[in-house]
Amino acid sequence: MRVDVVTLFPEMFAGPFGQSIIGRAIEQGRLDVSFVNPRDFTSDRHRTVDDYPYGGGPGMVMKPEPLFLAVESVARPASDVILMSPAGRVFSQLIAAELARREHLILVCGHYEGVDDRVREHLATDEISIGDYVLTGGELAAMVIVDAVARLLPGVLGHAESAGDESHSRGLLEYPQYTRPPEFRGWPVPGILLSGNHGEVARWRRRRSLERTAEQRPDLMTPDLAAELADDGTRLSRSAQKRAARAARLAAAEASSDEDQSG
Ligand code: JDQ
Repeated sequence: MRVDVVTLFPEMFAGPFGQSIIGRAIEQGRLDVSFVNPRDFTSDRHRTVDDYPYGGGPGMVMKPEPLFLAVESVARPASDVILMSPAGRVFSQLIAAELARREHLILVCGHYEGVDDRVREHLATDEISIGDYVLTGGELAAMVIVDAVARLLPGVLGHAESAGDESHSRGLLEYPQYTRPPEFRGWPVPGILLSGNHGEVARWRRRRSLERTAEQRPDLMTPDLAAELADDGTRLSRSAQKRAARAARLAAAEASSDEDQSG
């Protein structure tokens, strides 16, 4: 997969992309990341990329021309042009999987108070937010997206690791994992995991995934999953029941305050 990142600050990416799994994917040629600086597509003496907002207001807005020229310098017919924005559709494992099937992503990182809206309307093919909080620019969001997408590319994870089994890929949180020693500071690893009974281990993991999801992310629970958890004959511990009830109240309170503020 080819990724072009349009950014005023390409140095920000050196650390994360030089390291570990992403660095290895780039070395292996499975991922090709390049940077395009909109400042290189200015034509005035000061290489100006921002300007005052029409209609007034705080801060500066990125001018459209350097962003259009930067994107157009790398765009091909098959490119997806994705604008990083706090106002986009919210990134998820499903969107990561969708993007991992594309051949060329162009990730556009704004800065300041945002970008001239003609970039969104006439240049971007997609607009993505990584979550409901405001960053100082699109770069960290682009890094998150490249990281989540790259690990889904064929051959990037060893087959021992391999995506698809973990949290969110099946709509459930991950089951708890343990490694040696079998007892640490008096806390034992659950005995089933040491039993060598693969069927029992699989059932235990499934049950723990369901319990964790009900406790921590009641918003992910569907009627089918709730029924599966109940059918299992397993009951949450009293403390887990209390945490689950508190999480459900919190989710309900957040939902009603979202209505009050309309977002
Ligand atoms: C930009 C900013 C005030 C934007 C400028 C470009 N999920 C997510 N949070 N924040 C972003 C993405 C993001 C993306 C691109 C950005 C923030 N800013 C800062 C400041 C209003 C809007």
